[in-house]
Amino acid sequence: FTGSLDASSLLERIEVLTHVSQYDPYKVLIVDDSKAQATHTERVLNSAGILTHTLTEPIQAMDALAEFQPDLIILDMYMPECNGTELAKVIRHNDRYVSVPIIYLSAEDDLDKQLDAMSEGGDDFLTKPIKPRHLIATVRNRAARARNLKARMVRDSLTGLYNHTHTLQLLDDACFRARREEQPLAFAMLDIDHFKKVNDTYGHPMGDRVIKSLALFLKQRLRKTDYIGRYGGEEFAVVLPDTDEQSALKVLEEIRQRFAEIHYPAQPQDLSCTFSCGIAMLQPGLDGNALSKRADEALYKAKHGGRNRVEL
Ligand code: GH3
Ligand code: MG
Ligand code: MG
Ligand code: MG
Repeated sequence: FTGSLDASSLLERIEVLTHVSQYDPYKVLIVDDSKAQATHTERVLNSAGILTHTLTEPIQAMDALAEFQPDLIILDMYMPECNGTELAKVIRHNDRYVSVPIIYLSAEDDLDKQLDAMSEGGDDFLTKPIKPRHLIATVRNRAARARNLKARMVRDSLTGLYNHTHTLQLLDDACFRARREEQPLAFAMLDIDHFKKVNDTYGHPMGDRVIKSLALFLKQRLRKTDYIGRYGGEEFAVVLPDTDEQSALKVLEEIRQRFAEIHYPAQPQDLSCTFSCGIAMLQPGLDGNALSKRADEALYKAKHGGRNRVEL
């Protein structure tokens, strides 16, 4: 954004930028106590361009799910540590993974046992030996549908940004990683100033356009590795990994200034908007919840300090 800022060209590009990356390779988590079996499954899937991550110990599954974020899970039925069905139950217990397809791949050919296994959160039961084409088609179709569904579940439909729930999940994950890698992490909350007046004066559709354009503006100005969420109506939240206090202040201060410069063509006169912003830094002993509370307090400070400002 250099020179004059034109709101309508911003809006034109929003469709492009919010597009879901449906062309990324599918990712499959394989859990099988037999390395040989797992390797065979991996080879079949890899040959079809599907990425795999294999665990021979089911106990690592929850960490692997968080790290690898698979589109689909292939479970062995019988493992010494913990059966596939037990693992499926644990996975389904976590809100985040309720919709990830779980496919059993086992030599078990007793239908009663297969159906039992599926009643515990499995979606399909494939019996070994299985033709590679059959396995690949099953994985592809289920992964495609699941990915499509998930993309809708985690996003806000007006802006294409992450929704409230998912933003908080991403914040939790980012806190975990930041702590492990001993990197700083910033969390920012933004709230458009006097937005009720925008709606009252210019109408709700104009209010929506401002919300969309701020969404796009944040996308263009922040890094690919930052997470941007629509936290509420005219509230946004940004997770900034590997970002120290000075950098967070600098980038949000710059965004604040540039956003305030945008003029939306309107009657009786052009409209311009500002936002207030509160930033919190990850510190020892804080979790995502506490961090968002701090950012909220900083935002409150910004509002009461006169709005159109960034506070820490
Ligand atoms: P301030 O934050 O500066 O204190 O004032 P405000 O007027 O922005 O405060 P408040 O949070 O009370 O009002 C937010 C308004 O945003 C209320 C609601 O009608 C409007 N709003 C919420 N979601 C949407 C939306 O999706 N579209 C539009 N057009 N308006 C929305
Ligand atoms: Mg086994
Ligand atoms: Mg508000
Ligand atoms: Mg507001």
